[in-house]
Amino acid sequence: MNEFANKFSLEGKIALITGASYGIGFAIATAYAKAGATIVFNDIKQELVDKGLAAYKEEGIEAHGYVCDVTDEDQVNAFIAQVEKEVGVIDILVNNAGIIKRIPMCEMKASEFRQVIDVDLNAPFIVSKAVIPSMIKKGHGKIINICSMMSELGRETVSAYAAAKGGLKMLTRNIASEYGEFNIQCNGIGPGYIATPQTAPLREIQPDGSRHPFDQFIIAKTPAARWGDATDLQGPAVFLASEASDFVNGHVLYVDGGILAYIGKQPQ
Ligand code: NAP
Ligand code: GCO
Repeated sequence: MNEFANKFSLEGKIALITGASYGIGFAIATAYAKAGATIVFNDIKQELVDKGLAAYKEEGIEAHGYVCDVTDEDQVNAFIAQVEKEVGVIDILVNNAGIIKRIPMCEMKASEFRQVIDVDLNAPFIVSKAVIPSMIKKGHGKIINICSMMSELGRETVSAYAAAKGGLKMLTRNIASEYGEFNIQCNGIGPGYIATPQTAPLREIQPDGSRHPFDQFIIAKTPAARWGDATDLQGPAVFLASEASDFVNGHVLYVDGGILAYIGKQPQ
């Protein structure tokens, strides 16, 4: 590979992608492996970790999978210590694990709100805190937080998720501010609407065979006139994990087909 292309290589790097048995995390992890990284991932249940390991193997990737609930600080600290012992110090962290609850705010229980905040905002804080000390010792690190359209926009029924993802944008900026001097870059990726299990309910074919109203809405709101695929995120994710982005810090890179730039197509 020529010297310039090497800037995008992840050869020799260890990447932890949280919640990456499938979905966006899995797509990012496979791209990192293709760029040369060693892949570490976690999920809440052993059966999902096993499924993930098999899926990576099918891609020719010998991943390292661990059971860990990212909202549990003791579990996370033990997980990171085990990875550092068994695999090595983490060079790249992708805080990908996330949930959403689509409930009208006034019908949402406080416990449900807290659960979303716990996974989508508290967990990236916990996991980042666990990996930063070793990144400082190593002299470099990359942290990539998976934000969202809802880091910038609201919509009905996603109050907890928007609050969490808005907070995650600011946590991204703060980690960048606090640890930039240690050659740690922290950036976000803001995916648009991506076809994964998380958005499957928004794309369900209706009883009359028509597309879900929300599906039609997103197509009209997206200049690219399509849902994103998780593979659309791979190039931006590799860029933000590589030395090609060493002077990019505190930025959220929206990979949304143009949604945030577009007022939306006029209904025909
Ligand atoms: P997904 O298909 O629902 O996958 C989420 C992953 O996170 C699953 O592997 C899940 O594991 C894991 N997870 C959830 N809670 C966890 C916890 N406490 N500890 C460890 N792992 C946990 O979601 P996705 O669509 O791939 O989304 C991945 C990330 O992108 C999320 O942060 C999401 O908010 C964000 N995002 C998605 C879209 C989109 O359109 N899909 C757009 C913008 C941002 P289990 O299966 O065990 O629950
Ligand atoms: C929703 C969707 C979105 C996407 C994504 C958009 O219900 O509006 O789930 O939140 O998951 O976050 O960027």
